[in-house]
Amino acid sequence: MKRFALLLWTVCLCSALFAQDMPDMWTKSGGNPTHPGLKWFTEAKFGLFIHWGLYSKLGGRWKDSSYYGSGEWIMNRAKAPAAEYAQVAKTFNPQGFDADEWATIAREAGVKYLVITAKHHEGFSMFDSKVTDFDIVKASPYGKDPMKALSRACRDNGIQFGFYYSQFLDWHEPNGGGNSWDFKTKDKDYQQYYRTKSIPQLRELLTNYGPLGLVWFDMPGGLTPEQTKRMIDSLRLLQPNCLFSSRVGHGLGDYRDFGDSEVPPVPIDGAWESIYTHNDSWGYIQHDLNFKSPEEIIHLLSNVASKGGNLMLNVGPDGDGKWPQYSINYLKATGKWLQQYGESIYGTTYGLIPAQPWGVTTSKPGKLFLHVWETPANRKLRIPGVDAKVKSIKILGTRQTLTFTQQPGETTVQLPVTLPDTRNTVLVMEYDGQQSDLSQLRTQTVSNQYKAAEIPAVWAVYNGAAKNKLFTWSHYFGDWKHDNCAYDMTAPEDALVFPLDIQDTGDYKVILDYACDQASATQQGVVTLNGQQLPFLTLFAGNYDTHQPLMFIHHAVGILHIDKPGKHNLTVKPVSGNKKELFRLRKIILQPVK
Ligand code: FHN
Repeated sequence: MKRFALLLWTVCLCSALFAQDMPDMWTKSGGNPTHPGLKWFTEAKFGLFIHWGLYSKLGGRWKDSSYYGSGEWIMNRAKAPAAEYAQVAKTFNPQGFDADEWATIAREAGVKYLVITAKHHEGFSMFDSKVTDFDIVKASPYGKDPMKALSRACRDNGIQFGFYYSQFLDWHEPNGGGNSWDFKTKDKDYQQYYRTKSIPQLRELLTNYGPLGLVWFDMPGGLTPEQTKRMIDSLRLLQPNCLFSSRVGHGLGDYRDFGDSEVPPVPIDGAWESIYTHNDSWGYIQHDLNFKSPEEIIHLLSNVASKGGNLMLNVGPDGDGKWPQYSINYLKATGKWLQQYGESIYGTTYGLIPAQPWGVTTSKPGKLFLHVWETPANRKLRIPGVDAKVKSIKILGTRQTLTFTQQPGETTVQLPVTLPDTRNTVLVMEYDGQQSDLSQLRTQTVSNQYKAAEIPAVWAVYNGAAKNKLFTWSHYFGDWKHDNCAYDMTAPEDALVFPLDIQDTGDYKVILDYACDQASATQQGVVTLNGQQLPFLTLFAGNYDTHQPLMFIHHAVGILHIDKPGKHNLTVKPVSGNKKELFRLRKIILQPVK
């Protein structure tokens, strides 16, 4: 009887809340599901990216100017003449490079694959290439091939090794893509570039460095889909087990890479990767000290895993071959966390219940991992939607069993007075039978046991013309940020309805987090819930331009009172229709009033 009630609850909930399907762009799975390399890749979950080239020697300075943002773009941003920029090679002598030290730090960080720039857009080859003289062996005093040593050291440390390769952009070559300050675009012959540099170099990389886990193509251009297919078919013959990233272009990669610094808002099937850098730049910049803390890395990693993907995190060694000390320290701290909680990351797939005010979940057959980022004040951790029979709940990596109660629709765990890791203590819930996949359940939990409930706009039900779209902007050059926002709310019919499960009675402050340009500012909108109304006037936040450091604002619009716990719909909409977008709503925040 109890099980039947549970089943009925789940079926009703799912059919009501899945009534509006998730937009196609998020449910599409990436890549080629039959590729043999996908097994290691989807189990790996955590990779290390390394951007290393002549730009590392420059460290964000060209002549008398400092550059912020993507340091590996310095040649382009300074419009440095190719011949002059090439002179940097004469001083590039990374005596501090130690392949074994790099691979050891990577292993201690807990990464399972490492991808390094063989050639970035500047055109300098960081490996021994017969195709050009502009490589580390012939053009620099270093005179050796660091990739030989690094590929071996990675394998010795059980790390899959891969090369990043900029297949189209090459600012050193007259026929390469991108350099229009030295070479006229109309005179370029991209086919010639692919024939004489890109493809022969890719062949060298796939021939001279043992078995590669993957080739990370970047920034496609200059080839038709047929030409791209011919290129990768011929390269595949050299190493059939090697994966090719989706940035080879035309949808021909083996797995899907999201945009730089982008995590999809909902779980995605198939093999995919989010790519972030440790600070604000990919290549080394001496004055960029904005490193993500171990806690931020751990949250990012568990968040990406909770959506089913891999995180590849970038480090930029300097021109001497040394990593920034903060990167070493914080990656090692992440590795320490993984030693205890790695089972909740490696080999997992997305969590079967959506993000909760306390954190996120990942899963394996028969196991749900609860990543507790914030402890509820009453120490009762509520897990909604568990319909399998719970056998036990433990702190992962310990024998410490926690007491819990299971009722239809929710399981509650009693947490101990202190948790071992305030950043993310993982609990493992083992269960019998089948657990429903409720990962895209729209209803979001609100409770006064936490600092606030932050509910992304993606979870709302969209009415009228309102739709959810990706909003892209940047802080510094190339320092991309991506957020999914509600667009096209121009009339009261274009309302967003957030289904909420509010656990506790009391007052909640409603904060709207949105972008709003001049055209949208000073329009009336209203938040409603159970007949309560919070009217507001939109505030100017910044103009919509991807290259502006546009800021989202937090606009507190008022307080709502909840006198009965349970299901409530919160609506956000324009007051009148005037064809102007109200704003681009990123999330709503409900803050318990204390
Ligand atoms: O232009 C590059 C950039 O320098 C960096 O290499 C990133 C890493 O994903 N990829 C390109 C931009 O998407």
